[in-house]
Amino acid sequence: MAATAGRIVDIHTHMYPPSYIRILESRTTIPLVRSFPQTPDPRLILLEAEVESLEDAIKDPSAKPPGRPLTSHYASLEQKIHFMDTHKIDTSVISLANPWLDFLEPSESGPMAKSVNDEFSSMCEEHAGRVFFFAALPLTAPLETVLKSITHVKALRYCRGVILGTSGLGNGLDDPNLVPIFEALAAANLTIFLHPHYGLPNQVWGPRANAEYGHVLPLALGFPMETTIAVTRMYLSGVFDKVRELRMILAHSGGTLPFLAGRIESCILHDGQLVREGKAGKGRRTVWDVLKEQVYLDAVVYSEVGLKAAIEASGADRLMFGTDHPFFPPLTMDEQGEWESVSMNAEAVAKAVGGRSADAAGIMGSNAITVLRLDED
Ligand code: 5CU
Repeated sequence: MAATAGRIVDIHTHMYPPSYIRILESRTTIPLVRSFPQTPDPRLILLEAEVESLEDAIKDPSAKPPGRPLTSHYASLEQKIHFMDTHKIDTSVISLANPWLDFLEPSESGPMAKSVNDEFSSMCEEHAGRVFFFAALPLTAPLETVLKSITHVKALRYCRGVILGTSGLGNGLDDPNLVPIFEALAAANLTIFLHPHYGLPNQVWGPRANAEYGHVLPLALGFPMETTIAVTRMYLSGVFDKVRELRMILAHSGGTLPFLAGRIESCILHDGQLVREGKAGKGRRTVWDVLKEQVYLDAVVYSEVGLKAAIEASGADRLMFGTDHPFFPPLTMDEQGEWESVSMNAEAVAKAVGGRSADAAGIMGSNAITVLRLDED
């Protein structure tokens, strides 16, 4: 990985604790874990775009295996520490990977959130000061349970925020019923790490995608568009003005938001309905303002071109390095060695701002240390 002055912090790094994997093993619909005769590792099947290949593989043992191999990288803390050591990562802020607790029954999700968050908290205690975490919220449970969970995780020493998908309570992040949750998170000084999972409807990818294009379309395009749409809906609903202390880190450098913010602004200014309703007038905080005041972006975009747009949109002091471990492992090299997906992001930072610059030190670590209070324990 490219050399950097200062500490390296990874804010985009996931795990599924063993208890969560056990739930996935017991399931017959996605998300699930299932073994197939054609592969040595069980497979982790998460995405709607993987359902067709799951069905094919169940019917035909010679069909390509669905999903991704469930290796030790997903659930082992020792493996996470080994990965950090290999890549000279000083501190990681770990989070449950998608789809979090979104699929649980309302009665299950409160207790499961408590147990997963306690498990993450114990992992952090085992490596005090080296590992922090973003908690998972029981969003399918009643509001009271969600608010209780926020109170619970606020008191956990190494919790610095919550990871959130784009579905919210089921109706997206512009849902007025989410406002009390956003208010409680802001009041607790817990930063939201917004992460995609649902992508775009399968038919967008066309009839050739499953057989011919692997995971490229849903991951490269579906995920970032999902984030872009979710945050734009939040912006249009006025929630950033309603909850001024709300702070969000957007995965994958904000999807395409830095690139499309100008177009979103133009569409607002030229929308007859919004203009008539006084929603496009003077004094309005623009998307650009929100990007600079309430939003942080991870630096998981794999190229200096996207990274420069993110820096232009939010400022170099609002970008934070991430790896997306354990996703995107090397396919032809030893998984215990260096991962190309990690070095691509580190190199993008060096190319965008200069490897030894103060901005690089900020993006690679010190921004996260400041924003997420990683020097306090
Ligand atoms: O490879 C994938 O599907 C994923 C995923 O599901 N979640 C994630 O964070 N990165 C990649």
